[in-house]
Amino acid sequence: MASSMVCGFCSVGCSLDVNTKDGVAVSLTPTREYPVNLGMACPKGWEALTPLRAPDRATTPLLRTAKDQPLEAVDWPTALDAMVSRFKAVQATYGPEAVAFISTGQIASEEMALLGAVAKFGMGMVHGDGNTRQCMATAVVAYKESFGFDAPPYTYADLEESDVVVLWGANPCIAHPILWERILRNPHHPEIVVIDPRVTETAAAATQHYPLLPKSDLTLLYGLAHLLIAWGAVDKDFVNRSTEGFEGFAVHVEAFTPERVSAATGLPVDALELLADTIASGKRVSFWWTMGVNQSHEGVRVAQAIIDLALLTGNIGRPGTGANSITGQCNAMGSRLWSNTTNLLGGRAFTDPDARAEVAGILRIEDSRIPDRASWAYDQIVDGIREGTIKALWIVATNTAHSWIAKRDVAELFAKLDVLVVQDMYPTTETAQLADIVLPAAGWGEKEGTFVNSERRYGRIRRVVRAPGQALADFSIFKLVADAWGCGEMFEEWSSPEATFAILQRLSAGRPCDITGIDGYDHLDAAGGVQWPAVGVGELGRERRLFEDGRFLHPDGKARFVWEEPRAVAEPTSEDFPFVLLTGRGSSSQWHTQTRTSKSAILRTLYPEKPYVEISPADASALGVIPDEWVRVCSVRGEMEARAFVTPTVAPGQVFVPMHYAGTNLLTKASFDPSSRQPSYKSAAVAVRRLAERRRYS
Ligand SMILES: Nc1nc2c(c(=O)[nH]1)N[C@H]1C(S)=C(S)[C@@H](COP(=O)(O)OP(=O)(O)OC[C@H]3O[C@@H](n4cnc5c(=O)[nH]c(N)nc54)[C@H](O)[C@@H]3O)O[C@H]1N2
Ligand SMILES: Nc1nc2c(c(=O)[nH]1)N[C@H]1C(S)=C(S)[C@@H](COP(=O)(O)OP(=O)(O)OC[C@H]3O[C@@H](n4cnc5c(=O)[nH]c(N)nc54)[C@H](O)[C@@H]3O)O[C@H]1N2
Ligand code: SF4
Ligand SMILES: [Mo]
Repeated sequence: MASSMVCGFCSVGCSLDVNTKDGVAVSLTPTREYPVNLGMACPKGWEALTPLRAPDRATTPLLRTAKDQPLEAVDWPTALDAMVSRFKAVQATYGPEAVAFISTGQIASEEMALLGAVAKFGMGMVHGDGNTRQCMATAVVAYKESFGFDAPPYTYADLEESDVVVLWGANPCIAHPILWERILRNPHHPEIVVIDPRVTETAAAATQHYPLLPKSDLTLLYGLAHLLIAWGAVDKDFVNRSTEGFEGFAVHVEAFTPERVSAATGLPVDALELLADTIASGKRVSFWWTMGVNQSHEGVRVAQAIIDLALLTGNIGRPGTGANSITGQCNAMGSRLWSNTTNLLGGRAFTDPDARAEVAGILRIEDSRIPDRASWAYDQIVDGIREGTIKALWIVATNTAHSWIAKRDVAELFAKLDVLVVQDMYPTTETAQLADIVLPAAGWGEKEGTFVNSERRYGRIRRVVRAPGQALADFSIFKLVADAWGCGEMFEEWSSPEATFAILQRLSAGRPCDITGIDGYDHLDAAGGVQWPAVGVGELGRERRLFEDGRFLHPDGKARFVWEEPRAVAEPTSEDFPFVLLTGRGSSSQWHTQTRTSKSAILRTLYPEKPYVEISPADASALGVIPDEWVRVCSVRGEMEARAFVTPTVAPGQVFVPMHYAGTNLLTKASFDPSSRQPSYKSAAVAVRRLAERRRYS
């Protein structure tokens, strides 16, 4: 019998059966009866074992004895001693806050919780954030303010039950391929509406595509609300019963006339009317958004304007509806609840003394061990390094030196640290190469725990392969660090991932994310994963959608309309830098900074090896650029060489560069949504220049 586990790449959370030969896992096939993927998987899922066998796996800890020395292999006790003594020396000189961590949405919930607890409650850190800041912070803030808790309300079955599916700043054909397959299974012949400046793979397959000007989303959404209200397409019963703030919102959107909105978005008035009419006449309209919304200078308000539209049309809490943020990484949803970074464990606030007392009671630690302040966000930690207040950093399962916005000076910044510890599967990542200490981590498939997918479903991961050399599960590494630090006894009860899961259950009790009804890991297997909330054991099998009773998670049970005047982007185009740079996912076979997907020969055949820039035929011909020619893409901050992919899928005045190539974030501009501090990766001004000497890609 094959055992199964959820995939370790994206947040869809497909289940994969593990096929073994002589007791060794040899291949994966999608699980037929799992409610998420129903027997389907994308190329990354089929190939997920291959990166584990890569020749450059980290097999032993590495240590740099001095800044100018190379990394050298050492044993675990030596590496842990070095880490602990250097961190303690930093804290002794600069205070406990001078040591910080950056974590991830790609390790198990149990591991995230242990890291957050060891680092903050055991080692005295205050600042720790995750790569989920780059990704989901906007959705988190939007949901908290609008609904009262960070609660994506949907279940995937909603994709199949809508008569209108609106994909806002999302390209699921590439980024969430199995969700796209779910849309295709929708028997109601839905209108599939895509809002994206580019003609993405998804837009090309949709029934309606609105190529708005980049970052004009907020104006467009207010313009749609303006029309819907003018037409009387408001669900008054729902608005009265379940929401607050509609009157103010209606006054706000009065100024967003079709003419104004058309000018700002570049969409003709009749297109606006068609879109509003599609929403008004749909019986079950679902809105799904991802990074085209979250990674924006005003992403929180855009996400909330999507929520506002769903509220005003009563498209929430019923099958086939919802204002639905799709997450990115396999366990971004777990990190939102359990990483102990922005939120205290279980979606609580560090600043709330009652919450601190409650957590301290459950964990049997002193209240004073829990910081009474929220952590700095990722960009503030980076600034802290620049300013010398952060002197030691522990990076776990993220590749900052590739993925951070406007990362040009990351190497320089990291050189300012007294100590950089990087915990990764590979010592070859851009970030690990800058480390003073590398801790070799086991990967997905080599360890136990749970992930939470986009629809709030807990699913299991398992150890089906032995980690190479001395690599250890992140869970074991955090335990070793706690012991070496001298705070190991605080975490005695956290003896295994499953024992830790029981602690998480206790921490969830009585909260919107309650999972006390799950009866251990085996239960997750038997139930096909379990969505939160899961209070009673009897509920486990069924699909769960939130807010079916019209009650939200603010104390008065009502959702909030939230709005604000649109703002200008941080870096408008200019004569010297005339193009808007869009960045994002390039293919379904590439994962982020490519430390894993580039290790598969099969996946490598499915994407372009060399960096490329998508440019419109009109702009290419104006510049004299021919297809496949190497060009330089330049911003004020830096430049990269890329092959010109001349294609009508990008509009004139815009270019698109995938994030998978290391040069991309030399171009981006460090600007952030003020409410979520999420980086605005999808807007910067760039120029495209021909290389003096023309080189052809062969
Ligand atoms: N194959 C693959 N799949 C992945 C990942 C991966 O690396 N590779 N990463 C995972 C992760 S962590 C994430 S967060 C998700 C991301 O999933 P998505 O958000 O779907 O992917 P992106 O390509 O980043 O961005 C989506 C779209 O936003 C559009 N966009 C840019 N600017 C604007 C704008 O101003 N308005 C609007 N409306 N749209 C705009 C872009 O043209 C792009 O097509 O994917 C997940 N899935
Ligand atoms: N320009 C631009 N930049 C972007 C984006 C964009 O759209 N445009 N998107 C942003 C988004 S949404 C995201 S989520 C980030 C992603 O950015 P990163 O998090 O930097 O990308 P990954 O390549 O997924 O890095 C994960 C690292 O963890 C390691 N790893 C994998 N599994 C494990 C494990 O189990 N344990 C340990 N210890 N290590 C492990 C991998 O080898 C890899 O080095 O990029 C952001 N950057
Ligand atoms: S869609 Fe996502 S979860 Fe499913 S197989 Fe592909 S990468 Fe894995
Ligand atoms: Mo992400």
